[in-house]
Amino acid sequence: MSKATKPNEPLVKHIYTADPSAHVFEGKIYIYPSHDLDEVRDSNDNGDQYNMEDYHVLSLDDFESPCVDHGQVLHMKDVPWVKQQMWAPDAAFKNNQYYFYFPARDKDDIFRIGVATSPTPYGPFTPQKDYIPGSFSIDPAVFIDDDNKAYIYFGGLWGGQLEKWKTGKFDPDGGEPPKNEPAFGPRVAELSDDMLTFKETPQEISIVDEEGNPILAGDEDRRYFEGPWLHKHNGYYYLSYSTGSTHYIVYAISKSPKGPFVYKGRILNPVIGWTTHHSILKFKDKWYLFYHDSSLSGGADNRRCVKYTELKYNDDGTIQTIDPYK
Ligand code: FUB
Repeated sequence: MSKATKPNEPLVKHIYTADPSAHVFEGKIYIYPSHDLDEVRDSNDNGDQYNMEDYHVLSLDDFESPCVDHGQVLHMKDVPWVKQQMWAPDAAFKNNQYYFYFPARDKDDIFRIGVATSPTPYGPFTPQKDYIPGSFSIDPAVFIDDDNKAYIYFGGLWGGQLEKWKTGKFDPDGGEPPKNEPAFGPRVAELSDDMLTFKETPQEISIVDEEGNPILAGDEDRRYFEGPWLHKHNGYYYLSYSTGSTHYIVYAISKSPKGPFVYKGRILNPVIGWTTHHSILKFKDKWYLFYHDSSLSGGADNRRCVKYTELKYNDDGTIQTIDPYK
């Protein structure tokens, strides 16, 4: 248990945490983060420094209460198909049960997405024996729409291998598009009613500028890199994501959960550490951004801490840019 629930401070300090996916379940805020190991590793573009093995679940009764660590809820030794690197997860509630989605490298070192279930939001979670058929890459985020349809968004470049799936099959030599061609988009698929499989082949999301032109691969301030999140506000779907190499959290909006999404602006300026990863949550009529940085470890890329801060909309539906250190 930690007393730190103030904005822009680590939610917990006794373990390193990252990639917070926050949801309101049963009237409380549940946070599903990655669990960074307390180890020193050199950083590289393949993400070998993110060597995580298990997951914890955190919760807050509200923002005046201490953050509770519910302990280990899933370990890779209990997932038959996983070899290593349990990266950014998410969770969803449907069919009277909780679903926990997580990416990891399979025995061939290819990132896949698995799912585990629990009757409670705080686990422990029981994994399916194999990964979701047809799944690939990283950073699953599940959004359940007002009509009860569930969608999974996923994908991340470089260590997350998204560029190796251009043809729909894994190509170990696959690379990013030339700088003057459209950037790769995240993928989306509707989930089956049982939430355990894709109902359809994942499709690539198109992100365009205000004139309808695709955001280009060389436009690193705006192009998709990893960490998708989907929320709905005033009838619009907001797709937010990390730009990776330029370290912004940005967003684009659409009238459809599958896009195309029109780029709108920045949500979060760069944080301490290479990665930036977030989720957006409404709790008691206010909106919040959950994010991470590497401040708790003094800047180590692979030892991060999750935080939150309030997120504010302008009257026209645009989001005010947050500077995490002002
Ligand atoms: O935590 C490992 C990876 O770093 C995540 O999957 C990415 O989104 C980045 O935060």
